Order: sequence, then structure tokens, then C-alpha cells
Amino acid sequence: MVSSHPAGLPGRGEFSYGVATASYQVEGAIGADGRTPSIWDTFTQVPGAIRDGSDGATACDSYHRVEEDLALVAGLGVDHYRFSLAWPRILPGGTLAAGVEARGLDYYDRLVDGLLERGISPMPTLYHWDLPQVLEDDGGWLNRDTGRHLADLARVVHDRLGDRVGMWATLNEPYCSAYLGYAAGIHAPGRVLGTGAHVAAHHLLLGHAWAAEALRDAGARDVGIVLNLAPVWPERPEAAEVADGVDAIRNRVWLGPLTDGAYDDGLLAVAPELRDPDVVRDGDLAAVRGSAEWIGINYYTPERPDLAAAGEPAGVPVYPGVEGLVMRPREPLTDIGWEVDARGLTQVLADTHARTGLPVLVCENGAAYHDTVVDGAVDDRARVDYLRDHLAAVTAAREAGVDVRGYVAWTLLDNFEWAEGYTQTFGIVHVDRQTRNRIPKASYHWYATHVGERG
Ligand code: IFM
Repeated sequence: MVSSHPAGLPGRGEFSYGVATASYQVEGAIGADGRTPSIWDTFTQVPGAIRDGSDGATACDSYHRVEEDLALVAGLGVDHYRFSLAWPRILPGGTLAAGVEARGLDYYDRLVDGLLERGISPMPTLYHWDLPQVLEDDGGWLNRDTGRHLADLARVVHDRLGDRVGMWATLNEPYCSAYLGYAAGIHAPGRVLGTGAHVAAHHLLLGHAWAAEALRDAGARDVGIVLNLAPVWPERPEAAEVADGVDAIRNRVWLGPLTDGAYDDGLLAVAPELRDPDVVRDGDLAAVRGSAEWIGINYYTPERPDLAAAGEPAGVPVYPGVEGLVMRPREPLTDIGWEVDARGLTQVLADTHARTGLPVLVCENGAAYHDTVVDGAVDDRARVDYLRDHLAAVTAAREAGVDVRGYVAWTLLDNFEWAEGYTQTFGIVHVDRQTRNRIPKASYHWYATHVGERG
């Protein structure tokens, strides 16, 4: 047991640097120490679901390479390491009633101690998409009880790690869990339900609120939620209505309940499921209101909605119910096809702080570019430029008075990029796919220098 005191959310005027990973994307070891399959273990086996037919069975093998990865994190000089907890390692049966797997907790115990020994504070996220398959078999996020089980996971994890964790995130990007997972079917569990996915969104919010309450009841402080909010920039005035639908599903479905305890009329117009009193029960929205002490923002790209032209195929499955919608990203694009515009980060930080009154923290930001290893080194200048410009955008927000408490780069390692498999690399450390050897890229060294100079 290590006695160092971990840092929580930085105070007003303070700023923390960090780097992030997520359990399924890096850990591998999917059958180790009692872990059971997650929805991603199942989904990756569906032919065609993953671009290169790969899975996270080994990923970066971080489960077995804790020391190596800790050294990489320490080499950056960051204050926080953001990681997520694999639910199927800790509650292999999905629920508390089905039993706690101590060996799964041991892994996170070692990770947390290793961080503290190096003077780095842990920033765990309870849920970054690897739902136990056994819970999906029971409806997954369409089942309200899943949120109750997340609260149990929070209690179990706090019991083990709470003495050494100063800040917590409940969910990572519930937009992706709900709409990529249950509307478009491009992420696990691969359900194509259109507007039915709003039910999953509501249950994710409930899960967040109940888990946050469980953490606080157990004595935790600085409990937040991490959202991939986006600035919505309509292409022309005629696109105002579709842009409102995009803003509703991407941003307001989360910020409305968290801030006002309500879903707004514009959202309800595209999400009729949220009018159903069996779905949104008395007291639900009141439980969500005020349940986050900070908002984590994952920013990569703005959204540029437009109204489809006559004869143009319309409809964007990750925005169900928004009729006639097309997206028109502008160049430059990263290799995953996402528009690069750092001004969007300044805007989303400012808008979110103004909307919620809460401290905001960049919890993910980074770029997918294809890299080449030359003489054992990776000169990823485009990624360095992306990080530099986005860190400048954070500074611009701070100078404008926005209460931004930190910046966490995505991501430490080239890892399993969900439906893209290993075809897209966001890491500041290259990982050889055969040997799993790690090579810090130019962006790693640049970020370490930036952090060392405190920006
Ligand atoms: O890799 C993901 C991460 O898991 C969640 N946020 C976006 C990243 C890039 O797609």
C-alpha cells in the first residue's frame, strides 16, 4: 500500500496535464484472472464489424506490461494518468450478486500504486464501453438495471481503490455507447434501433447519476462525467433545423439533464422515446441534475451539418431522427477523416462552462495519422502540430476566462481503435503489432517538453 496523496480535480486557476488510455483498447489478456467477455469481445467476432477483422484479445498487452507503460507515463512528466476499469474483470457476472473478482481489482491496485510511486495521480473512468456481455444479454443499456449495476461497480472499486484516487469519472462518451452502439450499430453491441437508442442514452445518464451518488456516499470527491461534446457549425441558414437536431443529440441530451434536470423541447422533437413516462420516470431527471462536479470534454473535430441536396442520400445513423441530414467536414482531415479545427475546442470549452457553470477539463484530444518507423524512430510532425494547435486553443479559452482545469492527451499507445481495429493510430507511442515493443514518437517527446515547461 502506498501512502502518497493523489491529486483530485485541480483548483481554480490550477492546471493538470495528463495522458489517457482505455481498458479494452490496451489491456488484452481477455481471458486472464477470471475476466469474462465484454460486448466488444462479442462484437469483434461479427464478420465485417471491424475494419481489419481484428480484436482486443491482445491489444497492447498492457495487462502484462504495467511497469513498461508506467515508465512511459512517468517519462512524460504528467500529473494525471487517465485509464478505465474493465467491468468484466471486476464483476465477471456483471452484477455484485454474481461476485467480485479480486484478481481483476489487483491489476488496478498495482496500476494505482505504480502511478503514485511515480508521483502521478490516477484518474479512473468507471465505464469506457466494455460492458459485460452477460448484461447485454439482459438488454444492456436498454435495461434500466444496468445503471444500478454500474453503481455497484462504483462501490466495489471505491472500496478497493478509493483511498488512493482523488478524482473519478463515471462514463466516457455516453454518446458513443448510446448512438454508435444502439442506433447505428457500428460499435458494440451492434444494435440498429434508430431513435430507440435514446432509451440507452437515458439509462446511461441514470447510471452516471447512481454511480456518482454511490461514489460520494463512499466518501469520494471530484466526481465528473466525460462527454464528447462538439461545436455544431451549420453549413448555411437552411441547415439550422438539422443542426439543432445534431446539437440536441450530441450535446443537449447530456447537458440538459445534468444542468437543468430536463430534456428540452428541441431534443424531444427528435427523441419521442424520452417523452415516455415508463422510460423517463418521476425523479430520474432530478437525480441527474447536479450529479457532476466537473465535465470532461473529449474533442477531436467540429460537426458541420447540412440539409441534403435534392437526390443526395440523407440521414446520418448516429443522429437518429434528424431527417434530411448530411455532414460536410472540411479539409484538412486527419487520416481517420476527421476535420481539424482547433477553434472548435476553444468554443466547446467556453460553451460548456457557460452552460453548466462547472469546471471543464479536456479529457481526450489527439489525432490519427499513419506513421512510419524509420531507423527505430517515428517523426509524426502532423500529430505534433495537432497537439500544439489544440493546446493553444485551450490557452485561448483560459485567457478568455473559461475555467479549464486540465488537458489529457489521447492517447499513450497505438491501440485497438474500435471499429477501425488497428488501422488508425492515435498514440504518441508506437506499438509494434507483432512484438508489442513500444517506440515513443516525436509527439511523445514534444508533449513531454511542453508539460515540463508547463505549456
Ligand atoms: O479511441 C477513442 C476513445 O476510446 C474514445 N474517444 C475517441 C477516441 C478516438 O476515436
